[in-house]
Amino acid sequence: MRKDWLDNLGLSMPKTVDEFYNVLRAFTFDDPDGNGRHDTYGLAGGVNFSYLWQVFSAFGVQPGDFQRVGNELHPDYIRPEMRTALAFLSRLYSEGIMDKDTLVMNGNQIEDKAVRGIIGLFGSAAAGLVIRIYPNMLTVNPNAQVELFVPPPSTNGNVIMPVGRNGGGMRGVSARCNNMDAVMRYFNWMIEQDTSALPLEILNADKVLMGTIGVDTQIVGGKYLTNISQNMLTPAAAADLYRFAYRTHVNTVISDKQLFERTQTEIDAGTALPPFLWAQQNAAKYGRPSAVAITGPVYAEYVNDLNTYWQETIASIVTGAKPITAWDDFVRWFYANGGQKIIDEVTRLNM
Ligand SMILES: [Ca+2]
Repeated sequence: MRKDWLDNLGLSMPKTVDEFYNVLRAFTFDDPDGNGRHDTYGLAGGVNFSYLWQVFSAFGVQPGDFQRVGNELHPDYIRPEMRTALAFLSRLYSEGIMDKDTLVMNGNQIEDKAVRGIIGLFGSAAAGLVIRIYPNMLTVNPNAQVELFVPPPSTNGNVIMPVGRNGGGMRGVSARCNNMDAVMRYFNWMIEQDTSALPLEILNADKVLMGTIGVDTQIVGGKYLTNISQNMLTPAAAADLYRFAYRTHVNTVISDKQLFERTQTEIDAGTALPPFLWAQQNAAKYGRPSAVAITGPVYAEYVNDLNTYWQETIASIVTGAKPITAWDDFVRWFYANGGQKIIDEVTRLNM
């Protein structure tokens, strides 16, 4: 969140959903950048309403996640808190507080708007913020400041932040580590297969899939295609996926070292922009991974239709094409189309 915008407007970091709304509204209508023009938005999301983790977290839900409800694991899609979150998003959209390009932007375009000072709240990976976004933002506006936005406590009183499960994170090794051999064995395991024969595209994190070429996957026209659904992964194949995804980051080890050193230097000098550290600390404090790590054939059978209908539902509600009762229709549809079977399966596999 743009800290300098908060300061310009005499506002503080929001602690409640109402304050959250008021800040986003002021970011849109009260000229937070002081240029006398109506040229800013509270926030922006991406295609399919991605990059809106902060908003959903304020309501204790994340699209695609599951949480425990009694003795079952339920998708956040059908939690009542999701209905409240959708109503909140719809309000932001109809009042022009959410960038109207939200439906068509990808992550790079959101980042560009953040850099140019068009949006006051944006979602990004911590490393991207440190390496690219904030330095680029300073070239546009040397007075720009950002501060990690911790979502207000949700209706159940908890503060949650989504935590990823993939291998794309960064690893740090303590200088006081007394078993470096084990650490190095771990890294070696990550990279032990020869990746030099793989097309460069495979080393693009967006395209990495998993498994053994010719068995689980095949290369068609230079693209790496998987023969098995991610939902059908065995634990062994999942381990390969994790390892494979990690390999894409091996070539950034040098820059990671530079990042750590730069961050440490800035901390020592008292000039730190430590969003990476904020993110780590807050992920530890508030992070709530989805309750479901393993899915099975039932989920695989229904998930595409589920996600498709979900996207139709959220788009129609947020843009005002349908009333909030479209969410009630979605929940009824969920249960009429295998929903309880999904719940039963993920509960059996994960609890
Ligand atoms: Ca302005």
